[in-house]
Amino acid sequence: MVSQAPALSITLLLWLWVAAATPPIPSRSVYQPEELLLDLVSGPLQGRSIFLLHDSQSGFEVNLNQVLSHISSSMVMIANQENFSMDQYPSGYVRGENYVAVMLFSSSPTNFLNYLSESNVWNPTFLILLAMNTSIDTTEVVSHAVVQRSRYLVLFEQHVVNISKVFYMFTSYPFSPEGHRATLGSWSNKTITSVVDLFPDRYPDLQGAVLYLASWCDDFPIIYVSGDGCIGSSLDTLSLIAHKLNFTYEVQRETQDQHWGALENGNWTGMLGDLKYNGKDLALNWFLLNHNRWKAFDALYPYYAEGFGFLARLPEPAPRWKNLTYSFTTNLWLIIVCSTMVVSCMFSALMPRHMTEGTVDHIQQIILVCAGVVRQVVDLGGDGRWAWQRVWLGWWWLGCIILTTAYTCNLIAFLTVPVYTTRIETVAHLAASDLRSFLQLVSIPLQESTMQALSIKHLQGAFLLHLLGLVAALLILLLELFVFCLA
Ligand SMILES: *[C@@H]1O[C@H](CO)[C@@H](O)[C@H](O)[C@H]1NC(C)=O
Ligand SMILES: *[C@@H]1O[C@H](CO)[C@@H](O)[C@H](O)[C@H]1NC(C)=O
Ligand SMILES: *[C@@H]1O[C@H](CO)[C@@H](O)[C@H](O)[C@H]1NC(C)=O
Ligand SMILES: *[C@@H]1O[C@H](CO)[C@@H](O)[C@H](O)[C@H]1NC(C)=O
Ligand SMILES: *[C@@H]1O[C@H](CO)[C@@H](O)[C@H](O)[C@H]1NC(C)=O
Ligand SMILES: *[C@@H]1O[C@H](CO)[C@@H](O)[C@H](O)[C@H]1NC(C)=O
Ligand SMILES: CC(=O)N[C@H]1CO[C@H](CO)[C@@H](O)[C@@H]1O
Repeated sequence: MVSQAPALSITLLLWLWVAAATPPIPSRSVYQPEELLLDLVSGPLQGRSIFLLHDSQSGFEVNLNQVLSHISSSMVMIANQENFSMDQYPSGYVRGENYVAVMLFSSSPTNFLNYLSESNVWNPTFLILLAMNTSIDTTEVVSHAVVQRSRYLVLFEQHVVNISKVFYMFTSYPFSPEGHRATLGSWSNKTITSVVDLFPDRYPDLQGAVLYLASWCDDFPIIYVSGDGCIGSSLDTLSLIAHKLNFTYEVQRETQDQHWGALENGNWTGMLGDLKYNGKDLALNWFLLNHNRWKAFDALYPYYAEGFGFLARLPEPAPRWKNLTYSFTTNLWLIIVCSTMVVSCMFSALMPRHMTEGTVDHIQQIILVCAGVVRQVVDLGGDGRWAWQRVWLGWWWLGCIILTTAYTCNLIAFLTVPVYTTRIETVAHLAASDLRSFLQLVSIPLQESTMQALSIKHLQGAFLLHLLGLVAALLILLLELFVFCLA
């Protein structure tokens, strides 16, 4: 009994010493949301702009100015959830990483979240939820689709632990077994000093999830049909990402409404409509990132693509009188004229015809050949002709028939179908041309090429020839008269 007394006193002393060495329980037994805000803003969120959305029930308004008077380095926007209107703010305030959104609520915010989800604009990269009423179902709050839009998400909940109030932190891992409301421990301004500490990565991987693509396999080489499935460069890339992030995907072969993806009368169509209305997760086709799409959808890794277009005025149709010559190419015309001349000379030399005794009328013979060329009856005179001469001339005239037939047929086509001078069809053509002024819109409608009945207009070439013949005859007449007068 006696021997126990010193031991007891030593234990007592030791306990007293330990008690004395333990730091005192924090005097601040009630940790107010205002203080949490202040700690956040002077700690991990230092220097960041804040967009604060409170509800008026919290009675928080009164204290806000006091809290915010401590903040000098940051931009702070304050809005009341009850009369908050998305249109009042530029999208940069409620979307992206410019502002850290802080939402305070003292009763269930479901109505407000539903209001936010009506717009595509709300999507702050960093979102802090501050629940100041323990009876709110915060699992429901963090599961809300509009809350899940944010890439980084932290929920603070006030709990009473051993009389003092502390804030517990939660986040949401939608793909993980930990579920939508995963605990992160209690808030401490000592351990959490930066944005990286505050906001955990919600998507370290997707835990074997299946993503549904709002794709259209009609976008070579990005994604296109091959055999029974779809392949393409975007799918190759996605496979690599899928392997790394542990997910699989299902490709959609074409969109449900056969559109590409645009905003029509306030509704999205095509792939973007599938994303918004038909439960798809990802689109990976080619999209121009215009203002509407940028406002409504998040895009990853846009890459640069460019194209050039050249506009050149459509050349006028070839002049009408050329109708007569266009049937044949210049070379063909040359060959026909040359061969006619050669044949005429040969005919004249090999088969001289004596018009009057002793004289050979070469001109008459050339005219005979030409008459044959234009399908006129030719009288060879009959007597003393050799068979080879007949064969030779026969085949020659047969060839002429083919040529004239071809000409006649082609002429009909050319009389009715407009013919244009050579058009510019490639960049090489353009470089070779003398055109140097581009980017002008062609406003004249294209000339229709329809079948037309032949009229005087179409055959003005033939009349031109008549006119030339008349003029020539007139000149010769004058010449003959002149010669006659001299004689
Ligand atoms: C929003 O409502 C609060 C009170 O609930 C009021 O003080 C404030 O002026 C209102 N703001 C706007 C923009 O109407
Ligand atoms: C806390 O939330 C419950 C349920 O949403 C609500 O009925 C109650 O009024 C709230 N308390 C305060 C103080 O707002
Ligand atoms: C509450 O206090 C008791 C004794 O003071 C301690 O054992 C316990 O760990 C405390 N609980 C928490 C959650 O801090
Ligand atoms: C944490 O908060 C307490 C009380 O508000 C303050 O005294 C302390 O300096 C803070 N610590 C840090 C690291 O900011
Ligand atoms: C992918 O996720 C599934 C489901 O959680 C898991 O069983 C599997 O081991 C994961 N695979 C890898 C490679 O991490
Ligand atoms: C937009 O889509 C909704 C539902 O899909 C439909 O009720 C509404 O009429 C559509 N609006 C327009 C302008 O097409
Ligand atoms: C080759 C050519 O000049 N064709 C023209 C023939 O006539 C028709 C009708 O006038 C024109 O349209 C063609 O351009």
